[in-house]
Amino acid sequence: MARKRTVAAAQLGPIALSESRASVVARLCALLAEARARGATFVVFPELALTTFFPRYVFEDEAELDRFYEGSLPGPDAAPLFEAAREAGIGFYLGFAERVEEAGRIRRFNTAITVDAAGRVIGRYRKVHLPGHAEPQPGRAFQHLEKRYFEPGNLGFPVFEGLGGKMGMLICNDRRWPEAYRVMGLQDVELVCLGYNTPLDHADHEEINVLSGFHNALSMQAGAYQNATWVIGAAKGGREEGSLMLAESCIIAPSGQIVAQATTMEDELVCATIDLDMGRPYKETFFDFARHREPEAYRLIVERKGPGPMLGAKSASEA
Ligand code: CDT
Repeated sequence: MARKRTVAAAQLGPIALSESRASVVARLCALLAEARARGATFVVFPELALTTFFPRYVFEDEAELDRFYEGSLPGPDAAPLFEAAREAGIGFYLGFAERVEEAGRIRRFNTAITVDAAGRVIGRYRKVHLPGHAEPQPGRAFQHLEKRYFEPGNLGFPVFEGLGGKMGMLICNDRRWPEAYRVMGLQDVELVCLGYNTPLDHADHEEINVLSGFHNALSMQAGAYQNATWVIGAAKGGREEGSLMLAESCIIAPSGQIVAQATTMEDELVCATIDLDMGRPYKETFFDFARHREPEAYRLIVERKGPGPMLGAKSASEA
């Protein structure tokens, strides 16, 4: 029997540096209300969905930086979203900057949580692949200082039960890394949720900027198909404080096909009815991992971080 669910990517347009949390949360609630009207039971909001994309700025003063982070959610600002979702019986994925005391020190992560329809946090993920730099780069109009403001996630890629299926999460840059999807594929994931902020400002690499939309779809479609899972990608897009960011939020089937996509760079709800069983035929044929994978041949993936000697390099006596 099909396991059909109506789900949504809740794309956000720009969030101004001066915009209050209350105003942002009101926008999230409006998207949630639309999701309810369209029959959705699960909504994916973007990465760092409560503030502007602050890693574009250099902050020397820690107190100034701290205002972009949340402690435990729901705090007072986000409470109306949690309440509205619980009242509507809608679950959601939400990205935010997390500041916690752990292991006896303050730690900062780029985090996403999944909340079920009853308002319980059922999954937590901390972004593993942090892009950009730890130090400001001279001459850049916009910095990308995720390595300065966050540490790499320490929770791995957990898959958990939700929506009557198996769910996992990624955050933005993670979507470009096949290992991230595969670790979840090996837990039989059926739905991967991810939010993103993708600035189109590689100043010296216009060729990368112009292909941003292609690479966004390419990486999510490949991750979906090669692991026979649904993927929902929700952007914060548009021109935010001068920095142009990709929109193109979409919902991708286990076949790799895009079934719904945003057409604006503003707040927009992208909805689709998905069948969580759709990945099954792929998991029983091409991607029957237990039958076809050869982990011994993949050793370098966990042994090496970057490129090293060629396995086919001939010794001097063979050459
Ligand atoms: N937020 C985030 O991870 N953005 C990256 C672009 C980084 S460019 C230095 C992305 O993969 O979209």
